[in-house]
Amino acid sequence: MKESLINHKTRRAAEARLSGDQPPARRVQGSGEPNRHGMPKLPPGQRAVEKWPVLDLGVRPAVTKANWILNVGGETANSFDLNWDGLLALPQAEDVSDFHCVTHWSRMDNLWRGVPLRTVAELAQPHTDVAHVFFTAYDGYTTNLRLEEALDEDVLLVHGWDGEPLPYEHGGPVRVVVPRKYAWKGAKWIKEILFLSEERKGFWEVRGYSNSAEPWYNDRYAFE
Ligand SMILES: Nc1nc2c(c(=O)[nH]1)N[C@H]1C(S)=C(S)[C@@H](COP(=O)(O)O)O[C@H]1N2
Ligand SMILES: [Mo]
Repeated sequence: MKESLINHKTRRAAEARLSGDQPPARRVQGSGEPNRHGMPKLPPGQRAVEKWPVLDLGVRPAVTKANWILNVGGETANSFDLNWDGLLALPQAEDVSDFHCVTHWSRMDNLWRGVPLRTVAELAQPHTDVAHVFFTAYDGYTTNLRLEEALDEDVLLVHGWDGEPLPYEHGGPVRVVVPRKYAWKGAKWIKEILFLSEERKGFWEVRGYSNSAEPWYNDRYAFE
């Protein structure tokens, strides 16, 4: 694990909170042409990069197309495992969206190929009181979303990027992409998806990062 990166980011979140920084005002910020959700192309404090950086805990899990298995379950009528062939047998989607990392870079106009998380949820049939989703990755990383957000049609289990297989260092064979959140909400090397009635917070969410993580509100840190 990249302990110094983890310590640095954790300290940054604590400083934002302790220095008297206020929670950012609930007002849309950013610049550039509106995207298809009516939000400015470049969120506040971000800079567009050409090359897609790699950012993670530094653990390199031994996951390949051949051994990848996704466990889907929690409080659902149906728990199941998906392997690579099972994933490809589901209806596939393509989407173009921007990718915003809380460390201030954005990689624009990525062509994603994969399966909508919504499709997986429909198969799992979460109980009616499920309101949260908890993601675990093969490197031990975790993150969480509200169910409502996880069902947005642009939230994908991605296995293709710009016409090629998703590169291993970006979470291949399969990762989650959540375009309307900071990129830490999308687990690389996805291993397990749990549908839950109670909220469970993930790796950065318990280290001072915002639970809602909305780029257009400069919503980087947790202030509670
Ligand atoms: N499994 C896993 N997923 C992860 C992370 C991680 O450390 N492990 N880091 C998150 C963070 S902080 C970011 S910014 C993005 C970076 O994705 P990238 O390396 O493809 O740019 O992955 C997110 N998903
Ligand atoms: Mo990040």
